[in-house]
Amino acid sequence: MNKAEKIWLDGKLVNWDDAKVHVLTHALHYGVGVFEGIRAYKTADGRSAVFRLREHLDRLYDSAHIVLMDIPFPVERLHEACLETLKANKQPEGYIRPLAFYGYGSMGVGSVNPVQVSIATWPWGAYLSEEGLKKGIRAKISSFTRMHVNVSMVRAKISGQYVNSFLANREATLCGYDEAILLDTEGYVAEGSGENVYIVKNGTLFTPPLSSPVLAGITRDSVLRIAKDLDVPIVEQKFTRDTMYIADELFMTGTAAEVTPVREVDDRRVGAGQPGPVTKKIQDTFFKTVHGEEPRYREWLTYY
Ligand code: PPE
Repeated sequence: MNKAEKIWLDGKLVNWDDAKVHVLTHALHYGVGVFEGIRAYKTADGRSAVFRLREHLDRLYDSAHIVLMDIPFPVERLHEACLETLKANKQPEGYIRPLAFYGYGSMGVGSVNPVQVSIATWPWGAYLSEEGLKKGIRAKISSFTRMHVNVSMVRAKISGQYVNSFLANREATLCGYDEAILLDTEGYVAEGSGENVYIVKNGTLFTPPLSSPVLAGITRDSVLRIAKDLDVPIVEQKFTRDTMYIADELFMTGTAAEVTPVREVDDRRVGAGQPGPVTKKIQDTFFKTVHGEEPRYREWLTYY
C-alpha cells in the first residue's frame, strides 16, 4: 500500500493510521457501502487536475440513492474534501477513493446505522502494469457470470457487488492471466472485473449497451466521446465471446485501468496481437486529455 499522510473521515482529516472503524461496522458484514475511484493527474502547465470529479461524485450519490442511503454531507462538501485530501497529502497525482457506508450501531441485515464517509488518496500507478498499457494484456472469460440486472444494481457502484469481481479476478490471475472478462446471464460479454470492454472490427467500435449488467463507466463515457470526435463509428450492442476472438482490436477502460489494450483472450491472439491503431489513437487522446493537453475536453478537469 502506498500510504499517504491523511484520510478524510466523517468531516475531518485524520492521520492515515487513525482512520479506523469498529469490527461490527454493518458494511463489513453485509457489503452495503458505495464508493468511487477517481484519478488526479499532473497537467502540462505544471498544475494538477482531477478527472471528471463532479461526474464521479454524482454517481456516488446516485449509488447511495439506489441503496436507500443518505450521505450526511452535501455533494459540494465532498467535492471540496477530495481536493483538501489531495492537498493535505501533497499529491500532484494519484487515486481518490470516496466511500460511504453503514457504520456501527445494531446488527442484522436490515439495520439502518449511521452513515460514515471516508476519502482516501494514494499514489497508484498503472493498474494492469505499465507493460500492459503499452503492449496489451491477456484476458480470460470468467467461469463466474456477471450478476443479473435484478441481482446487482447495475447503475450503482456498491461494495458488496465486488465479491463477483473479486472471484473473477482471482480466478483469472491464479490461472496466469492478467484480467477476467465476465459474461452476462444470457452469455453475452458484459465487462471486466473492474473495466468496461470494447472491440474494434473493420474500423467500428463496439461496446455492450448500458442495459447490459455493466457499470456506466465514466471512462467509458469519455472514450465514447473521444471516439466520436475522432470520427470512429460507435455501436452499443451486445456481442458474444467469439466476436472478441475474431475482433481486430480489443481494449478495456476504467479509472484505475485507464485505457488498456487486450492482446489475447482465452489464449487466442486478438488481431495482430498488439495494440491496434484505433485503440492507440483513443489511448493517446485519453492520456493527453487527462494531462490537460486537449483543450476541447478542458471542462472535464478540476484543477487544484
Ligand atoms: N466496471 C466495473 C465493474 C468497475 O469496477 C469499473 C471501475 C468500471 C467498469 C469502469 O468505471 P469508471 O472508473 O467509471 O470508468 N473500477 C474501479 C475500481 C478498481 C479497483 O480495483 O478498485 C476503478 O477503476 O477505479
